[in-house]
Amino acid sequence: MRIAVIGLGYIGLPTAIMFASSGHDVIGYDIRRDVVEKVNRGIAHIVEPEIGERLREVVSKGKLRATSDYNDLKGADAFIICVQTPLSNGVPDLTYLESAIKTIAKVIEKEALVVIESTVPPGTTERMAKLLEELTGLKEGEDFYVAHAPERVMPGRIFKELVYNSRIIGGVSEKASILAEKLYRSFVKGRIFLTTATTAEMVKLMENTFRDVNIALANEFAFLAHKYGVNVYEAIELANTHPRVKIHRPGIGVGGHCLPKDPYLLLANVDEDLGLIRKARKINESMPRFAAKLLFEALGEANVDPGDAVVLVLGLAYKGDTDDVRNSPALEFIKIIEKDVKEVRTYDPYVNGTHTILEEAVKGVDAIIIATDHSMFREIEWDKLGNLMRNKIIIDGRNLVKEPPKGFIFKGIGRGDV
Ligand code: SAJ
Repeated sequence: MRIAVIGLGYIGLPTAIMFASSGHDVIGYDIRRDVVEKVNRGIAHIVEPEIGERLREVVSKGKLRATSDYNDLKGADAFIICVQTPLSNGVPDLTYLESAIKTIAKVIEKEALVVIESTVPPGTTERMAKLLEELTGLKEGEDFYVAHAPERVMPGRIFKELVYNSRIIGGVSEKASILAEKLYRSFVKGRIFLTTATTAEMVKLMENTFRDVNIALANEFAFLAHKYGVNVYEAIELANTHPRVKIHRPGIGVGGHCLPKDPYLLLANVDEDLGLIRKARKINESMPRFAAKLLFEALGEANVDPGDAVVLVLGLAYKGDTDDVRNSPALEFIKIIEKDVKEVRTYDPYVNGTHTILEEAVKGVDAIIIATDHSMFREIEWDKLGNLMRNKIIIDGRNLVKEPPKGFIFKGIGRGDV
């Protein structure tokens, strides 16, 4: 089949590669010319295991080509939409999706399938099918077919998860579901469940909302652990020995492009304040402030005037072992403290623009805040690093330091035991 993938980002590019390596002729469309040019040279513009060699292979075999010209999309049997659906001022911004639909309307031919992979508020896929009908004069379910097949992959494991995760596919018409299932079977080895478009939209948002609310609960347990003098991580580990309990991990915050946004997409078309989901968001959004509070308490204990304090943030990425800083709690933490301290330094081996040598970054600092759980931070020898610091304060926002090193003022989110 001839497949057009609209949007060559974190999801679109790997998806285009998977369709191309399973034998389809894939044309990738992106409005960013730099991305198009790189892809056509076989160079990935995102960091993801295996992506380089996989991309080179499909480009060199002529199975994947990128373009910024919508005319190149003519004749596609299927369009896969993988554009971003961000929040702007707390409201879902669907302009990228709408403009993808308008582009498709210019070139779509009869019998084509349109699949929306982007995460969207419930009801959006049906609305987009109507928009396509209005723009083309054609009819969904007769002339063309529209389905929602939400992406569910975890950055860092994308090529495994694209193949082995199960998929939810919701067609606007039944035939749309069946056609989309057939298409995704090209590379999906996991189970495929068929449902309606709006159910599929809700399922995707419920998954990430479940995770967000669970983390908020863990964060509330962390506050309580400070009151009761308990190590919340030990308590959670013990609670999770119960066969029906699975509490997530507390921490300095919830970042990335999904969890901070998806609960708001789920609530987008609802006027009542249902309480729980919004409250969970507020708890998670407050965690960088809680980390800042621990920092200022520690500076007080060390008799350091915050206005003189030099602080090092260890890790900028939103989660461990990635370079992705979208909605990173580390950035929010820096915004909160920077006006009150003398200097904020950053060190993240995956993120450009931060210090490149840890020992240099640490020289003369009063406090280190651990904001990202990069595996390599577990190997840090705190005694050695402590010798380079002016004051020895550690604020652990990711439970990386199990045993507080001797001679340090140590505070950690959820570490009521120290
Ligand atoms: N986090 C915690 N405590 C935890 C787990 C995570 O504080 O127990 C924090 C992380 O540090 C990070 C944030 O939450 O800052 C999000 O991390 P994540 O690993 O939960 O999620 P993402 O955004 O990388 O990927 C999620 C995944 N969804 C689920 O696991 C339900 C992924 O499968 C989705 O494809 C992705 O969202 C998406 O695109 O929607």
